Amino acid sequence: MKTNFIFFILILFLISCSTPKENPPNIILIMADDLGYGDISCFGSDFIQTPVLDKLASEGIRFTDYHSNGSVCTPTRAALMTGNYQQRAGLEGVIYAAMGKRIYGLASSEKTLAEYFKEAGYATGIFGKWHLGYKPEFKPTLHGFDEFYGYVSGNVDFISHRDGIGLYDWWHNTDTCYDEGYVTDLITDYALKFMERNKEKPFLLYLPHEAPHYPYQGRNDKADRLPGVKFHAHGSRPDKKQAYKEMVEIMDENIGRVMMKLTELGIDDNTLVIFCSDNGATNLGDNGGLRGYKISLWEGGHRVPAVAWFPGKIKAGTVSNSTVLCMDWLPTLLSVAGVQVEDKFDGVDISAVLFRQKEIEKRTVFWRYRNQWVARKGDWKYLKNKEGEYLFNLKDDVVEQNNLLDSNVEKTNELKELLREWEREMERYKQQTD
Ligand SMILES: [Ca+2]
Repeated sequence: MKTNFIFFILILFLISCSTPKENPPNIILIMADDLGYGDISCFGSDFIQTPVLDKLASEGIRFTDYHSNGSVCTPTRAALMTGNYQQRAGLEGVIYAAMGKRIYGLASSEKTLAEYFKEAGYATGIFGKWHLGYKPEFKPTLHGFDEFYGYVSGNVDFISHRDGIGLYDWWHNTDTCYDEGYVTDLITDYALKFMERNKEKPFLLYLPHEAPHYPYQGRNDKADRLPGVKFHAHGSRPDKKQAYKEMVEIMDENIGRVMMKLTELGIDDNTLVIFCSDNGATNLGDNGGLRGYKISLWEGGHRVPAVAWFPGKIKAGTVSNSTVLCMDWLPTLLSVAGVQVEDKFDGVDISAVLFRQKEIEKRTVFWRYRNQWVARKGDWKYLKNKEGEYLFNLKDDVVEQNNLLDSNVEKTNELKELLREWEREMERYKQQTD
């Protein structure tokens, strides 16, 4: 009798695991490029006004301790797409536009966020910046996206769509295509069409914005990168700070268009919207008082703004202090969509943070980029860079001024050992997959 009962419970459990959610939610993942911790008003900016993002934060959740996996573009995107440390995919550095540097990219052996969702019956679209490889086999439509409009470089002229070495870089799926328009507006136009076409089925919409990455150009500026014309990578506008502000505000306005479309299509109550940045700001932006900028592994290089919105599911006005990394989105989104997979990820499911106002278990996380290393466990951060070695307690010292390395040797050694273990694991993985 008892055996029968256990068997019955087991069958019920298996049925509940294998049945997809009846009405799986749409996912919209919006990522800014080089936006700093203090660059939007709900994270403290007085200079830049972002009413749409502020509303999303007030109706949803705001993360105070959210981090990009990389302090530059490509590594963060590799981690976002795979749910793992970018080191596993071998994409620890930037893929540059220079000829001869265009050989790297996201290998087809890597299973991406888009591939998981496509398999689960989602329509998948990416509109904007890819930055995970130039070669045909690296293109997003060969990595699980049904549709791609955008560019594959780190940045393009917002008007002429030419990359850092002046080559035209605008694509529809695997073909180059001519398109007129300011990048931020243009990728939103495509995103809205994608939403319209797929309103009847669940969709994953990835919208990686260019703003506020250089070249610093507003909507009414002229193209700087044109054939046969010498140009400066950062653009020709003298008032770059003002251009930067315009770029973020135009992005905010366009996120507003996405939100209005959700309402118009009547799917706003079944859509999770996530917004984050891919690394910290340069010195033109505002990292909210955090030390360092993009590229560095000081907090200013990777602690970035993030918000999420899902009406009726995420409690309005939630503020989370959990340490979250961008590699956590993949396992989290699979869980939100009710998709069961066997695969293991470095990232963790943060659904409890989103929907139940819980903090996730404190864990140790790592960063490594160009002779800089970080091990972070709870509030403790060990940092090694060219200038030296540091230990900070971020709870009391988020601006990293008070080096506790010598006064807490035990903690320093613990974090250094964890870092060594992590590096060994990354190396082991590399040897297995090479
Ligand atoms: Ca970036």
